Amino acid sequence: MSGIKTLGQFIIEKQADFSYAKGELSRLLRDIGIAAKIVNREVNKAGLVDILGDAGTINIQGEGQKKLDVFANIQFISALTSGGECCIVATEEEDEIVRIDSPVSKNAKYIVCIDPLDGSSNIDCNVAVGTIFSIYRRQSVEGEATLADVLQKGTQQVAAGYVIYGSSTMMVYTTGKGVNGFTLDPSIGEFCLSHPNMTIPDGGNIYSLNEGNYVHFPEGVKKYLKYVQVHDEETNRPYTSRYIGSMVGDIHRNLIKGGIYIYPTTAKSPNGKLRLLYECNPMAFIVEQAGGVASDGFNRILEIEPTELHQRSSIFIGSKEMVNMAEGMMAEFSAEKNVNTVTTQNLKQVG
Ligand code: AHM
Ligand code: MG
Repeated sequence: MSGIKTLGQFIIEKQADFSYAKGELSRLLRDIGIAAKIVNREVNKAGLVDILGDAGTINIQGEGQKKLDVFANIQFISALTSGGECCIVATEEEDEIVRIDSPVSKNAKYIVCIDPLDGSSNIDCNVAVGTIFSIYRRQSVEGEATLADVLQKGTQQVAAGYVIYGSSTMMVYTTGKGVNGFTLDPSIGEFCLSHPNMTIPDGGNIYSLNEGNYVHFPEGVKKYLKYVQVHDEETNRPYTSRYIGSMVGDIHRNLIKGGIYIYPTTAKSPNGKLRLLYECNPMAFIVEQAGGVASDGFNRILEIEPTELHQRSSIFIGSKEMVNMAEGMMAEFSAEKNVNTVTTQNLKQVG
């Protein structure tokens, strides 16, 4: 085993860095890693469902077969329930918070927000999908934990990570002291440290957004798109467009190569599409820890005060210089809009 460091070994080794509840957080991360391996196994044989039996049939444990996202949801909740370190799970798959009521869990110190299988449009067609998670400390000290314990700002995260089920399966996480990536070695069934101290380049030339929504984009995003498509050798433009439609896949690629991922507000999704608590905040924490920036177009994602469980946000995330430039254009347009509004009002008043 020389030269290989497993996720489990790494977590224990880094435990000394945690300023709080060392053992519990380590166990929580380990539980998420175990559930991810089970989900990975199912994602990998997704295409075999027609051969092995369609949804609705009974598997070997006597359970009905589920759609993969439902399956992933059950696996993560079950791992977090048996681990006993988490009192509430907030998941994309459930309308309300899931309270874990076992005698051990109900006094547990941690809250987990999770998107068990993100990239739903890619699930059935063999394209990368992911799991995104975020861990908070429970704030209330007595009684049962409530939704208020879940609605914390992203700056309060103690850990966050994602798993990408792609051409290989990786888990990438941060506890606020840098970002590390682990690749699943299927021959030994372990996540092994493969990407220590991940950092995102300050600049890049990849932009990722659903350009099909162009007509519905805010003016600042349209301006940024025009900028990235102009020919200019000095700044390496035009940039390259890469969009998988799986947030984890798109951001993971940009984290390694340098780039920007944007999901802005659109006419169809006036508050943005992606969810703050289990999509934007964890990815923002990871990207910031890797040296990048995450904004809603105007403000830092991690400082948005959540008011609802499934709250949405626009997101501009990735290489520092690219996000700063896009933010600048958003500000410029909205300033112009305000000037226009004021001017129109003035004219009306004068008129
Ligand atoms: P989901 O939670 O329903 O899977 O939606 C989230 C996904 C992201 O992974 C992805 O980046 C985005 O939605 C793609 O949306 P669109 O198809 O509108 O481009
Ligand atoms: Mg999702």
